[in-house]
Parts: sequence; structure tokens; C-alpha cells
Amino acid sequence: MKKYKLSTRAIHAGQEPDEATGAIMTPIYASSTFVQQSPGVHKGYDYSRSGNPTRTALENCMASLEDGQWGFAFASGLAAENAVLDTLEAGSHIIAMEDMYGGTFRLFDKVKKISAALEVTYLDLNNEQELENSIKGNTRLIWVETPTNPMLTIVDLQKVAALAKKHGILTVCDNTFASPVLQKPFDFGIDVVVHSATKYLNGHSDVIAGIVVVKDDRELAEKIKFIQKATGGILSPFDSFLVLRGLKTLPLRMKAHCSNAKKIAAFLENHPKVEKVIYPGLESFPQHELAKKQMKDFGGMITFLLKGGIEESRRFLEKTKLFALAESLGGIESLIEHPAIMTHASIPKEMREKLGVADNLVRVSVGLEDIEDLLEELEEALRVV
Ligand code: P1T
Repeated sequence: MKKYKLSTRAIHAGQEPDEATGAIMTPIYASSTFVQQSPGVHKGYDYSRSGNPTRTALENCMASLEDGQWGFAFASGLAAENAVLDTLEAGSHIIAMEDMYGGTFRLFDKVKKISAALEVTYLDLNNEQELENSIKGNTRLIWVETPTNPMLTIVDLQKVAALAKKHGILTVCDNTFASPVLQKPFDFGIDVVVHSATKYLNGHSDVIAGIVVVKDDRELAEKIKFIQKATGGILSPFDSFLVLRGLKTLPLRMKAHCSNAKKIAAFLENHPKVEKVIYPGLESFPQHELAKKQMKDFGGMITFLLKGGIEESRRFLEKTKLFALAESLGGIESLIEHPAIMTHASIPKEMREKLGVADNLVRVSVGLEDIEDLLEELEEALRVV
């Protein structure tokens, strides 16, 4: 089949008009089981934990958008991550980016360390020397998040993938913050992409979902398919339908997120109540050049430091309305949150401090409301700081 451009694939990949009825939208196949003509003889589906046509459409669409070969949809981003970790033998060593979503850290540190005796080293993956030095005989995986949550650090995917290849180590990139519209980890040599599809992919804050895409390693893809079936953390047909629908506008939405975020970052950078703005699209962002090289645009997430401490942050966060005070990100509506208290509370205080997740640090997910309304509200809310 012809390889269409990304915006076309976001609408069509993995989806054909329904064979039975001609329905142009993939139906929600709300069926747990499928009738067989003879024992073991069926039309490709036997039981919806193993496979479901609505989920297949989403999985194939995501594989296409990431330019990988196989996609797998899970009940949450963390279930997707867990399935990747389950491909490792007990006692394996992982090297992970020190800055990452608090829930991913919790999965590594509070679950897999115990249930699978995984050893985890957290470090700044951009420090090539430290990365190379921490590779051991049982190192099986390097886990990258870029841009990171919440500090928006960019990890040089090409460098990490090249080093990992040299040592025969698998690389995984959590592409949640960028989405395949802004960043293609496989182009830089990464082996596996994971997503919290809860965020930009679905885009409408009404689903929890996760995706794994495997680039070209068939054996690994078969393992993940087996784990998906054997452990059962699958995405439901209804949620698969919603994410599939969300994907159709992903390229358009990302464009609008980036456009609004750029204006808000510039506004905050010039505001006297703001100490510092962290946004990869700003000239002042230390890795701006790397972001330009690795990403097509700079995304909808901004992190900034208010002048003041916890009290000023609290007052400010209680004041915004359009920027709803809530965890999560990547939806059409703007969200604002306090990482140290909310999304990253599971990361030990010393580690948070080292990373700069301070009490005056605020994270914004810029939505698609009118930019003038968003700027006006920020201006007003900053008056209480
Ligand atoms: O929430 P879930 O769909 O299970 O995805 C977890 C996850 C994985 N990776 C990244 C980069 C994430 O940001 C998340 C979830 N993050 C939030 C809920 C948040 O507010 O940061």
C-alpha cells in the first residue's frame, strides 16, 4: 500500500470501510468472543483479550504513525510500560533517564525491583561518559523519556541509541510529550516507543490508554503480543475507538498546541513575577539546538518557576480557571499543576531537588483555547503572586 504522509495516515492507517456494512468508521466491536467455523478455525479473532478488530485498527494506525511495524494497545500508559519491562528476564539491569514521569519511576522502583528483581540506575542520559560507565554485564535496556516530564530535558536519541547498539542493549523511548507528529524516535535508532495515549494521542481527556510500538524486531514484537495476551492489560474496544478518533486530528491539534505554547512561553519569560521559563522552543532553553534537530516543533508543555515559594505557587494555582488545576496533559483544554505535590510526589525529595522540581515549579499543558483568553487569565492570576 502506498505510504501516505503523516496527516493522511492519522486519518486512514489501519482502517478500511467495514466489510459487513461499509461503515466508514471502524465499528466498536463490543464482543468478548468470536464464533468459530470449526475448532480453531476462525476469521482471525477468537477472544478479545488476544485480539479485537477495533483495537487492531488502533494498533496498526499507531504502528504506521511511528513508522514502526507492530503496535500494541494497553489499558494505560503504565500497563504499556509494564509489558515492555515484562519482556526482560528477572535480575536484568535497566538504565533510565533520571527525570521522568513519577508513575514510571514508581513502576520501576516500587514494583519491578521487587517482583522481577530489576536493577535500575537513574542518570542524565546526556552524560555519555556516565552512561557508558554504568553499563554492566546484565544491562538489557535503556529507558529514555524526551522531552522529560516535568523538566522538558531533551535526550539526544541518536547518541543514546548508538551507544546502546554498540553494547547490544535495547532502547525504549517514551514519546508521550512529543507525539509522533513532533518526534520520530525510530529515525534515531531507538527500538521501541511507548506512549501514554491518555495524552496527545487521544487528546480529549476522556480515556486512559497506552501504546507500545516495535520498530522491526519481530521476536520482541511476538514477546509483547504474548505478554499482552498472557497478562491481559488490554485496551477496551470502546477506548480503542476513542483513541483512534482522537488520532485523526492529532497533526492539527499538535500544530495548535505548539502555536499557543510558543506565545505563552514568550509571555511568561517577559513577566516580572516569573523567575524562569523552561520551554524547548525558547532561545534561552539550553538545549534549544538539540530540540530543533530532533523535533519538528517544540510541543505544548511549559514548565516555569514563579518568584516565591510554595505559598505563592498555591495562590497562583488556586486562581486559574481555564487552566484547570489537574494532573495529566495533552488534552484540548489547558491544565496546570504542581509537580512536587501532584504528578511527581512519588519521586524521593532529594531526587526531585537534584532535578530542580522545586516548590515554585509549575507545569502547564497548553490547550487549544483562544490564545488571548489564555494570556489574559495568566496575567490576572500572576497578580496574586
Ligand atoms: O497515566 P498513564 O496513561 O498510565 O500514563 C503514564 C505516563 C507515562 N509516561 C508519561 C511521560 C506520562 O506523562 C504519563 C502520565 N503522566 C501524567 C498523568 C502527568 O500528569 O504527568
